Amino acid sequence: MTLPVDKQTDKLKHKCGFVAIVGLPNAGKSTLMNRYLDEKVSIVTPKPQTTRSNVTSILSSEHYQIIFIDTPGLLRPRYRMQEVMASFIQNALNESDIILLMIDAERFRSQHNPSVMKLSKEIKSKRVIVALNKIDIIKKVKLLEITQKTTELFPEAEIFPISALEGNGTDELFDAVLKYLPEGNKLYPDDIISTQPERFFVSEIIREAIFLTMSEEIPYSSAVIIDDYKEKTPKYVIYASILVEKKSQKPIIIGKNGMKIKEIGTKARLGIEEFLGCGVYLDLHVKVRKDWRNKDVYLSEIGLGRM
Ligand SMILES: Nc1nc2c(ncn2[C@@H]2O[C@H](COP(=O)(O)OP(=O)(O)OP(=O)(O)O)[C@@H](O)[C@H]2O)c(=O)[nH]1
Ligand SMILES: [Mg+2]
Repeated sequence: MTLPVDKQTDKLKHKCGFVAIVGLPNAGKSTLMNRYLDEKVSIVTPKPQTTRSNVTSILSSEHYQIIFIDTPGLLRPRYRMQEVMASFIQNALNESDIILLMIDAERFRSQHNPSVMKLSKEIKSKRVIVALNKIDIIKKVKLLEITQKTTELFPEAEIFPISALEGNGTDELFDAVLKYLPEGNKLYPDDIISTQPERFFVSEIIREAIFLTMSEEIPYSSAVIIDDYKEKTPKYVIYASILVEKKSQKPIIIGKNGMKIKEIGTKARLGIEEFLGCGVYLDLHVKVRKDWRNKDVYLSEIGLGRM
């Protein structure tokens, strides 16, 4: 990786800044952030709209501190929760020094998506770097075509073909981020990797288990609230509620003889134990909160209050 050097003194200058990772749902934003942090900070699933709020992670070294903001996927909001998600993206765009736009090269269909085109107009005054992701599964000709189209839309931006999953091109992309990162002192201590509380990550791991276990609308109709969190030895004791939108969804998520909720619980517990590095007792309850995705009171309760 290239390090920032002051040409006159040959001394390494310290750099620090915010990098917003934005793009359509499922582009690979969270996968890329986790790769740079070498930690599973953000949850990742094959389903679009996995990330619902901004997830911050901090990468520190002797010469730089990069604050990455992983954002929800760009979309036209259809209900209150998606309006809040859009406001989170806007906030990240406003706060950032660099915008790292991720485009899923595999799903690119001859023209840019309208949300990406709208974004290109809104971020004209910002430093933009584009990552064309998932090159491990696309043909070279297609990559050429997408690169051309992207250059038309973002003429000022540097464009990097990458695979966030396998790591191809990610060092070159990282070097570009470092190059454009402003000079500045660290904002956070070196040993902090996120400003978000442990409980947030625990609730996200439970949500990830729901996304990975359930199909159709259930993951999108579900949310997680941590009701009680006790840091006991040898096991943490965690009580959490899974909110669903309709009465009819409750038996689906519980499953026959409680099999589904058991599967979610086991998956989530293993993930939380890995994250916390200790044993965990996890108790999950399913609650019906009618139409919670459109109700501010419930959205605030799950940490999706308007910014
Ligand atoms: N083949 C391939 N798959 C990838 C790559 N990057 C991410 N994926 C997969 O794409 C899916 C979505 O990845 P995420 O990182 O959750 O995408 P995201 O942009 O954060 O999605 P949202 O949070 O829903 O907006 C997952 O199944 C990843 O494993 C890549 O470079 N190559
Ligand atoms: Mg994500």
